[in-house]
Amino acid sequence: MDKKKYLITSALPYINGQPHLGHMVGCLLPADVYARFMRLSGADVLYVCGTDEHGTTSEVGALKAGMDVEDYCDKYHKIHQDIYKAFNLSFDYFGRTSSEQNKEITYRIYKELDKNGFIEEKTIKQIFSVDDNQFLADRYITGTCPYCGYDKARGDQCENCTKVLEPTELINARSTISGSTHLEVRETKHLFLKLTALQDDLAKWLAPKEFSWPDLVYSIAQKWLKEGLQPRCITRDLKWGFPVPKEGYENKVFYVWFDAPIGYIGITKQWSDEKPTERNWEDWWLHPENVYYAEFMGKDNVPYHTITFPATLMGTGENWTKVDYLKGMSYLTFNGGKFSKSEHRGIFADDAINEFPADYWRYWLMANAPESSDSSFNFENFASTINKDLNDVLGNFINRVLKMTVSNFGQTIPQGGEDTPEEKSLYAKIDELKADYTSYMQKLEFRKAMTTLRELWVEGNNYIARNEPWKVLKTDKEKGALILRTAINLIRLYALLMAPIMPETSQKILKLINVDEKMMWPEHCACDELTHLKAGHMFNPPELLFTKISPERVQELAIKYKEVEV
Ligand code: B3M
Ligand code: ZN
Repeated sequence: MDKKKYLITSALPYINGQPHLGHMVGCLLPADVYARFMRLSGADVLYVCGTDEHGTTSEVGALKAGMDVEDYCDKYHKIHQDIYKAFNLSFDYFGRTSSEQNKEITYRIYKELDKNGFIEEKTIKQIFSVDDNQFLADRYITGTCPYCGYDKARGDQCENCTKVLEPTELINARSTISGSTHLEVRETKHLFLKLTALQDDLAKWLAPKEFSWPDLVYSIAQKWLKEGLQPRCITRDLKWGFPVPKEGYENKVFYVWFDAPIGYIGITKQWSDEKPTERNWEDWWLHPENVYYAEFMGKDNVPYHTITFPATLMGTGENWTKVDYLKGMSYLTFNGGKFSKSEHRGIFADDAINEFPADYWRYWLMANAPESSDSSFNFENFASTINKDLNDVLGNFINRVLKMTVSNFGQTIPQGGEDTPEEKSLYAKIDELKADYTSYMQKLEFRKAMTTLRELWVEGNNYIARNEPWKVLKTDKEKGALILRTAINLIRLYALLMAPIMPETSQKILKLINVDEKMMWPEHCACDELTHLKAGHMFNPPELLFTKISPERVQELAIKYKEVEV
């Protein structure tokens, strides 16, 4: 990885969806951790995200809310933005797919594709609602599922039995907009991206990724390629979206999945347009030789990012930045089940922040990230992790060390003592763990990174337990001073190493020990890092960093969020 710029994107959350813990850990949090880690390592990072605003789901959402779709999107864009801020997601820019900039880039890409012969027009049969006087997108048709009898199946899929449907299969089909059953099958034209013609180029581009991408991601992409790519319809009969700039397409817009990934570029241009003299979106998107591009998303989004989006970019003939590393995450369930805002089941991002500090969630979610398989959230496990790891291991260490120092030496790092074999072996152990931790972060192996971070904390506790400064201080003040000084330096090191995961706690600790240096990834050997703060350095009165979660609270929460049926 010798490239200078790191472009990082999280899959763009649908504007109408309420983000829950699964979304947080699926595409947002890991990207933020990586962005923070890379910035601390000195890399030039651009981390962008934004709301995915087009498509039927927004139209339906606005309809239900009785709002104009633009106002609806304005409102929810702000809601998303506030929630992510509360979780301390460090976007350089949080934009929108409905922006003028995205429209401009979507048109530019469409025109190039068209010019190069990768767009074709096809006549298809589609359902027309006579009373609504419009063609209906598949999701705008409701009816009874022919497989399970569910009476609110949508034209594209039955939510009840998950079967993928053709709208014409529905029994008693009706328009979702008006409820009218006066529907006819009529012919209409749509535009298709000729993925078939790009299959060979894609295969060539994908081949080397086998050795660098996660198996899950690579195999999803290969499966699509093997099955043979089909032309993909990129237009829809909707009002909300970018109008298709072509004669005869006046009532159609681009399909949401056409302009959503282009949104990464559009959002970068929004960022760039705010300070055009300092920022240039083209540096990031049209000079791939200078950029390492990492994408984060849930596994269901992988095909669009490994096949459709790269093919879209390739077809333009322009040298766009394409994904270098793709982190596809599995799912987080709520105690094995589904999160559902409408049924008030599961913990959503806004609830989460009202119950506990962001860092508790960030820590638990990263420690339990559904990396290689699905994982499940429940409050008991959450409380036990917070109580053990954050309170007993990390918090207790910091508190004991600082309190002991204050009662023996005041709020000052004490002087005296010379390294013994104990310190030397501590340095060796910390060096080893720090190197592992750094390498897991570089490789985006988050669960391993988290285990190692905890081991680093355990090492500090072991050092204190083995050397018993509370006893030593009674007979040998100098040696006691050495142990506490080393331990306070460990606290500083912990604060730096945890910064990508728990940024608020990291800041709190640094404030506590009065460290005001420019934050950087600790790259020096432990013999330097753990002697960095010298005798005489003053610090602030110790304060508790974490609070334990009681069994009663766990019960209350489990009931409140319907983890258990009552
Ligand atoms: N909004 C799907 C999702 O949130 C979609 C991702 C777009 S990424 C360009 O799962
Ligand atoms: Zn069904």
